[in-house]
Formats: sequence, structure tokens, C-alpha cells
Amino acid sequence: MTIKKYQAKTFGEALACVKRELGEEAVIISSEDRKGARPYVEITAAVDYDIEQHESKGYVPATSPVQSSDLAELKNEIKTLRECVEAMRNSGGELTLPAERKKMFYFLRERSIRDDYALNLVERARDIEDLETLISEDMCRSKFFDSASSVTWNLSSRYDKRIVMLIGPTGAGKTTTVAKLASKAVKEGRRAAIIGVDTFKIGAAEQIRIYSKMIGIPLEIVADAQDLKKSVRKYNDRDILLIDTTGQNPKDDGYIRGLKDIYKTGLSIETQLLLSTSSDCDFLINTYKHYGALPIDYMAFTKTDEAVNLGSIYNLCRTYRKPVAYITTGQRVPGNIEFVDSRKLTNLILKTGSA
Ligand SMILES: Nc1nc2c(ncn2[C@@H]2O[C@H](COP(=O)(O)OP(=O)(O)OP(=O)(O)O)[C@@H](O)[C@H]2O)c(=O)[nH]1
Ligand SMILES: [Mg+2]
Repeated sequence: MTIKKYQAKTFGEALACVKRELGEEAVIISSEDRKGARPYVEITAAVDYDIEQHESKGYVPATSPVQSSDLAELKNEIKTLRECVEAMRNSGGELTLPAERKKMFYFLRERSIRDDYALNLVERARDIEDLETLISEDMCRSKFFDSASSVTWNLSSRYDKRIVMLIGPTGAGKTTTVAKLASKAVKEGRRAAIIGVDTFKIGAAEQIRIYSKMIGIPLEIVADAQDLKKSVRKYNDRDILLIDTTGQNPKDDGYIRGLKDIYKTGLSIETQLLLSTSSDCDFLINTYKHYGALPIDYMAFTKTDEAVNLGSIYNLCRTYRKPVAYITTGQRVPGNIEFVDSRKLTNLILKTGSA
């Protein structure tokens, strides 16, 4: 095992030295902010050598029996140390951070930002104020957003005709959101219609029927992809067609296959995956994995009003690099939908939390 100290003006610089000299495998044992006229950061880092490898290469000289028992003890100690280092690397990496940075880490963790992403942000941030810029930049850099206009998703422009399909887990808010989007389109003077691919749940068609009546636009309920195609043709005169689907267990192959059939019709469909922020992040990541078999264009996050925090939005964006179309903020139709840019989304993520 090699243990070394590194000093630099900032934590990031010191860390860069560690990585340069000891490599990515290096583990930070401790770090301290040294105050004074010329403040600096001191990091103690370690990397483990494989003593057996050294032996096999003939680096270890021949030993007497007494020395060999010492050597066995030493090997044991190294093994224990190596296990400690491995455990540190896998969990609690934040424990070695200086106090200020540890505070930043916990601030991010409280907002449910994944530990590895939080550690990475903390390494890159100059101070806590910097986090806002970094999170926002991360989202822009990954083309989560249309950085030119800074607008995430625009209902009324871009295409003359649009077919937008909402997919997602049961109860994510698809039907409610279709109604919100349809109301918005009508308010903006666009001719809209709704198609419900909704044969599974008894009563589900009723819900969307009530909404379509309320908004005053046509609705057709279809059973499969071929019917959907016919329905799209029928509504050829419409500016926007919103397709509501019924949520089912995404582990069910038949369900995903049924959705895949829709793309086989050759229709040009924009797909939005709705994810409820009131669900925990592991569930959302797992959900995305299943729906990822489909050509997702956008993610949209629902029930932000119910969420304890919104870190999962950053986690999902960073993991899957898809743009965010909008967020929904309540049950009211029309309304309770916001088309947010990366700055606004970052503010929301940082604002929430139990603290
Ligand atoms: N608090 C809150 N509730 C919402 C929001 N969006 C939808 N809901 C509620 O969530 C529940 C489920 O919404 P639906 O729109 O029926 O969900 P769905 O995705 O269509 O569900 P399935 O069709 O069963 O797959 C309803 O009670 C909605 O009012 C939101 O932004 N905030
Ligand atoms: Mg529904």
C-alpha cells in the first residue's frame, strides 16, 4: 500500500494530482482545509499494491523462518487494510471530505441526488452557490434542454402536425396530463383530439371521456395499433393528437410488445415517458429500464407537488440523458402543468428537501 499527501489551492486541484499520480483507484483517506495567509487543501490518499504480485516477480528477498512469520502477519495486515480501503471506496466516500464539502454533500443527499453524482458535484463545485450552475450546466450539456431557446418542450410550435403519446406506470398521471395538454392546445387556438389506447382498465375510458367533453374535443378509444392508425387518419384535420395509454406492469412483455406494435405502424409519434416524483428514485430508474425498450423522446415528471424532494429528476436526466418536456404540479385540469427550463428545474431541485 502507498500512502501520500497532496497539497493544492483547491480541493479539485489536489484531487486531480491524486488521480494523476495514483490513478482512479486511489482512495482519499482524509482531507483538510488549511487556513492562513495562503490557504490550501491537503489530501491524504492511498493506493493498494498487490504484494503477491511483487513476490511472484521476485521482489521479495528470501527470508528465514522467523522473518516468514513476520511476513505472514504483514500480509494479513495489508489484507485487512485493503478491505478497509475497498469498503471506504464503496460507501461513505463523503466521510473523508472536508467539513464544508461534507455539508454540500449532505445538502445534495437530502434532495435525493444519488451519492456518486453528489460526490462528483462536490468535487467540481467551488462553493455551495456553485452547485446551482453545475447542476443546470449538466442538464444543458447533456442536451436535456433546447439550450438555444431555453424552453424544454413547446406544445404549439415546431411541427404543423403532431402526434404525442404518453406512456408510463399505472397512476403516473397520463390521463390527467393528456387532459391538461389538450386544454392548453385548445386555449392556444389549436385543433386537438384525443385517442385512448385503453382497453385494459375498466372505467379508464370513462375518465378520459369526461375530460374530452369538458374540453370540447373529439375522443376515440381504440383497441390496438391498427385501430390507432385508422383513428389518426380520421383526425387528419387536427393540429395535435394526444394519445393516452393505460399503465400496466412494465415487466409484462405483452404490454411492452403492444406498445411496440404502435411504432410498427410507421406513424411519426413523439413519445413522452411520465414518471411520478412521488415514487422513489430506484423505482423510477427501474421503470425507465423497462420502458427504455421504446423510443422515448422526452421524460415528464408528475406530482411534483407531492414529492418530498426532486433530486430524482437530476438523477434520471443524468443517467438517461433525455430532455424534460414539463412537470405537473397538481390534480387540477386545466392548469397545474409547467414548462420549465433547466435553471428553473435546478432551482426546484435545490429548493426542496426536508431541511
Ligand atoms: N398531486 C397530484 N396528483 C396528480 C397529478 N397528476 C395526476 N394526479 C392524480 O394521480 C391520479 C392518477 O392519475 P391518472 O391520470 O389517472 O394516472 P394514469 O397514469 O392515467 O393511470 P393509469 O391509466 O391507471 O395508468 C389521479 O388521482 C390524478 O388526479 C399531479 O401533478 N399532482
Ligand atoms: Mg389513465
